[in-house]
Amino acid sequence: MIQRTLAILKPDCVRKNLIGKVIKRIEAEGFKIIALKMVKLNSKTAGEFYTVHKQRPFYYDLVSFMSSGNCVPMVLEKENAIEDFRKVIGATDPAKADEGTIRKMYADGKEQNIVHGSDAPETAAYEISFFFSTRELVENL
Ligand code: IDP
Ligand code: MG
Repeated sequence: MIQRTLAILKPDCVRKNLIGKVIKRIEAEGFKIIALKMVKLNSKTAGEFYTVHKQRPFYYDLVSFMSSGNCVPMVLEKENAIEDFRKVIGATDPAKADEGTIRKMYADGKEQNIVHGSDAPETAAYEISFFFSTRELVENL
């Protein structure tokens, strides 16, 4: 089934000038980028995006990191996109990520891990709508 997932190139990815390399990899893995923009989250919007982690000890730091610079959210489309993209990015902690995954290749740590990927169909739908209006999703214009 053709699926959509939300990817975010996080502020560390943008700061390290890795936007191009990561997008190249995403396209090489067969994902179609159907929407893309650059945004800077503030602590309110970053906090809202990660609200499921509100009770976690790393929440405050995560919100501060995600609002520390520009991000590049994008909508990716592919067969089985959600699960397949999680495989391409690798485990949350790059030290535990498989060889060749984006986080293993580029991330400095468990928090600053280069890229976000939705984890289920419901979260993907919510996260896509968080960043993109229907009119920004190319097919509906
Ligand atoms: P995921 O991005 O692999 O789905 P989640 O558990 O959903 O991982 O956590 C969301 C984000 O919060 C991670 O990508 C990472 O940036 C940050 N994070 C997760 N666990 C930790 C931690 O133990 N310490 C610091 N930051 C963390
Ligand atoms: Mg997650």
